[in-house]
This record gives sequence, structure tokens and C-alpha cells, in this order.
Amino acid sequence: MKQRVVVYKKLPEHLMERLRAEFDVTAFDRVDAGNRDAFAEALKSAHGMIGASLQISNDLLEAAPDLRIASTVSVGVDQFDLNYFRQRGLQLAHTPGVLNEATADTIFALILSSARRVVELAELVKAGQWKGSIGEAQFGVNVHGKTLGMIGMGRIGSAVARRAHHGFGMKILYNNTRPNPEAERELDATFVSKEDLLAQSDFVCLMLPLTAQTERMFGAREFGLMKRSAIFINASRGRIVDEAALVRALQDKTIHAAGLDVFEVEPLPADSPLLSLSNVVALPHIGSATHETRLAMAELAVDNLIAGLRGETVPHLAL
Ligand code: 8YV
Repeated sequence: MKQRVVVYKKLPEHLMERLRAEFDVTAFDRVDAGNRDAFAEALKSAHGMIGASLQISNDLLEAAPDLRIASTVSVGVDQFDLNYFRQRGLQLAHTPGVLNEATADTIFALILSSARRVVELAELVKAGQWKGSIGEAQFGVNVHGKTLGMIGMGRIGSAVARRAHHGFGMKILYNNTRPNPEAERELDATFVSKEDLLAQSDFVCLMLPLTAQTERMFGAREFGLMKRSAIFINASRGRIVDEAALVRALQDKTIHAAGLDVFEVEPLPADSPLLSLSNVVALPHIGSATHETRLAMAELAVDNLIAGLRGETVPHLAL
């Protein structure tokens, strides 16, 4: 009898064919209030699951006694309770590496658009409000030659630092769980304390996984240590930041601006105070969202799932 797989985020058809060739597949393009019960029912007899962008509760997994592996189409694994996976001996696979460059591109889009007010001024033109040569009221700030402070210098952080160093002649400061000698050697990056990074950086970029240790680690104290001219960039996870403190810091001009791709609650509620601030660029979690990268991630996630269900070595286990 074929093993059973539940797909909970739409996959390209050629990948669905690979899964159907070997497994009994139940597929949901996405899971929402309308089909959540059907998703939970399908999981009860599943041996494997694959998808993304959905918090997977322990209750759901507890009702899936035959489950062996979850394969997420993401590098982040905060949608799962890792301790539950460890205690139950479940495999959790993810998609590191293939999304580094696309996500670093998104971060630089946030750096440039927040520094040079691209969104705000593009909207001014689109609204027919460009009435003459622009003046100081429309000026932005330089990016080239400034200081970038990376909080988190892993694969994606390093890709951001490469863009900053080679492309924009920026000075790189970083704080990380451990030193990154390659970044120091190749990018002239300097390991500093979080406090020194916050005090000296023109752009503070958060690139950390969401864990019990990092949740809400960035708040009023950290924003208060930043330069008033500094710009805060976050494309990692919204819940690492005390979002109310960020709003206050932006409203009070404690910091100059923010470029954000992630939020405490996603989708960002339409009544979020962030959306009424002209010094905020807000994107809908597009970090890795390019055709090429999301295809590469989906292929990696399917490879992980198939290997796990065959009892073979899984290429990218998250734990
Ligand atoms: C997307 C991400 O949210 O990989 C992650 O952890 O946050 C982003 O790439 C994810 O890939 C959803 O498909």
C-alpha cells in the first residue's frame, strides 16, 4: 500500500506528479478556515506532509499517529514545535541555501527603498503630485559608504553583507551567536557587541531565526540605542521585534525609518499603525518570493520528503 502524503501549499505540477507516482496524495493549494477540518482529517492517516506558511500545532500532529516527516518549503522552521518533533522522533526538513540570494536581494530592496523613500516618492508621482524639481523635503539619505550592522551573520546575513561590501562600499559590523571568520576575511566585517552595533550603524538589519530565545528580543531598549538617523530593516521574522515599540520609535523619530518584510501578525492588519507612517516601507513577506527561488525551494522540499519516506538520508534536516 502506498504511503500517504498531505500537501498543504500549492506545488508545481511536475512535482505533484513525482509525489503521485509514489504516494497516495491529498493536496490543498492552501489551508484556511474553509478547509482546515479537511486538512486535519487528511493528516490523521498521513505518513508525510509538505507545505509552508501555516502554523502546525502539536494537537494536529498528535492526531497523525503514522506521520514520519514534515517537509517545509521554507528555511524557517518556527511554524513547528521542535521539542515535540524531537520527543516524538519526527523528521523535519527545510530548504536552506537556495533562497539566500533572493532574500538578500529583498533586504537590499528594503535598504534602498527606505533610504531613498522610493515607495513614498513613486506614489507622489503616480498621484500626479510631482509639481516641480524636488527639494530638500523629498531628499533621502545615502546608502553607499554607510555602516551596515547585521544582527545575525548566517547564510542570508552573509549574502546581504556581500552586497553591502562589494556593491555599496559599506562598512560591515555584525553580531552573531559565533564569529564568522569568512565574512571578516572577505568582507572586512567586524564582530562587535549588539550595543556597539546599534550605536554605530546607519542601517540595522535583523536576520535571525525565530526561537524562544529571539522572540521579542528587539524592543524599545534596542531602538533607543540606535542612531536617530538610523534605518531598521527586518526580513527575518516579525515576532523577533516588539512591534508596538517599533511604531513608537518611528513616531517619536527615535529612529529615522524602517524597511519591513515581516510582521508580528501576517497578513499585516489593514489598521496597523505602521501603515500610516511615511517612514515605513512594508512588504508582504516576499523574502524568497521569486519564480526561480520558490521553484528551487519546492524541488528541495520534495526531494527531502521523498528521501524521508523512502528511509533514505534526508538532504536538509532542520533537526
Ligand atoms: C517564505 C521564509 O515565507 O523561507 C522562509 O523561512 O520566510 C520565506 O522564504 C517561505 O519560504 C514560505 O514559502
